Amino acid sequence: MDIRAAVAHAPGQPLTLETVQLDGPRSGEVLVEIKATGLCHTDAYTLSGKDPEGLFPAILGHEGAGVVVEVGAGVTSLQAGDHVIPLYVPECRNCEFCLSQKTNLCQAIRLTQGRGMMPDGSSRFSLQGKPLHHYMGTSTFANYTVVPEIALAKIRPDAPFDKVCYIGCGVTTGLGAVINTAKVEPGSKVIVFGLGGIGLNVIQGARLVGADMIVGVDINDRKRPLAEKFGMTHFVNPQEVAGDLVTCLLDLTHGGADYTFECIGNVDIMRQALESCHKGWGESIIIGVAGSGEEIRTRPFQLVTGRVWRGTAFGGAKGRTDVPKIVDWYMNGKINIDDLITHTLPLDQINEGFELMHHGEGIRSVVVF
Ligand code: NAD
Ligand code: AHE
Ligand code: ZN
Repeated sequence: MDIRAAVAHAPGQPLTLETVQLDGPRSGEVLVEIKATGLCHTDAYTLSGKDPEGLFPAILGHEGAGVVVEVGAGVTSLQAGDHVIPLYVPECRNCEFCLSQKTNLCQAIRLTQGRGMMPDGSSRFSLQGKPLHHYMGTSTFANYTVVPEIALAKIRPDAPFDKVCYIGCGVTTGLGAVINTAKVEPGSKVIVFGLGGIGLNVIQGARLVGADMIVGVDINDRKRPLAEKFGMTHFVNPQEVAGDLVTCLLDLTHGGADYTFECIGNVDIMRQALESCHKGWGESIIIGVAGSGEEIRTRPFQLVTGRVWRGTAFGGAKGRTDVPKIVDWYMNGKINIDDLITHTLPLDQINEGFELMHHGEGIRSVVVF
């Protein structure tokens, strides 16, 4: 079938709107009509050419929501008409990783996903007879996509697509980093570096679990009012700190935070986030994604003296199990998504959404089809 998609032809170039050919779902696959998709900084990162796994030409996008149109042979858990959120971290419930109960990083299809292919090693997308790469197993910058059954969370039918698409990455990543990865306790002191689409969800999660002190760090003062609405108790703009940022944060928290979260993708700030942790027990969670060849550094003494460095992908969430529950949290008013979606655009304005992100305007842009 012919579909409309925003195609990434080459790194650093704007996406181009194209009529693309999409093959139907094969065994274990599902055809989904995408109704809405968020723009995450990771899409911009891959488009920039900094992602070592970045492949071109490709259809990017990994924060979508839509409706099942057709299922391939052997698909049992979904049927036409079901509302779904595609998962860039699938949940097969059968691989060594899923069965370990120690990680959400299902590896059932990770190899082909990283090669921009469906699990059988081929692509469903083509443009003028030439294959296009899938992206993160989701490719939501298209009005139709094909996704493996194990990479779809079935959600309630009354949830609005243009809001819950954000649960496909940013919301779950931020909340999950607090709840699943750090396991922040009530009364904790927390520092969040980067108050964008992920950082504000970390703040929302920290307030939800009862953190006492939630410090936000960002170079953009315009992020402050919304961060305060979501639970930030103190704001620090590093550009307005006279001396060393870490010293400032250690003073503010009286010895360091119990938990810090890096939500930027800057390896120098990852170091500052670790070193802002309390001696003996502070834990720093890396969420931000850094460019090819970049590395983190610190004095080993920071770890010897009890600080812990961790990372999290998709907030440690098991998508098919946890995503429907987070949709319920939104529908029941437990979490706020609406205020974070600051811009809604049609697909043909998708590049303007990335411009807004690069200029620090708003929080999340959502494309509606
Ligand atoms: P965003 O662009 O919405 O937010 C980034 C924020 O960082 C902005 O508010 C910006 O002003 C701030 N910032 C930039 N440089 C700064 C600096 N030097 N000091 C302080 N603040 C600074 O991005 P996002 O969508 O929230 O994504 C944040 C990061 O998380 C990206 O690296 C993204 O790729 C990554 N990410 C990771 C996962 C995961 O599963 N680990 C999931 C989603 C996103
Ligand atoms: N491909 C990059 C890493 C990109 C990355 O870290 N992706 C995160 C999700 S970011 C969502 O906005 C992730 O889930 N990683 C786990 C995985 O298996 O990809 C690189 O550096 O190679
Ligand atoms: Zn993302």
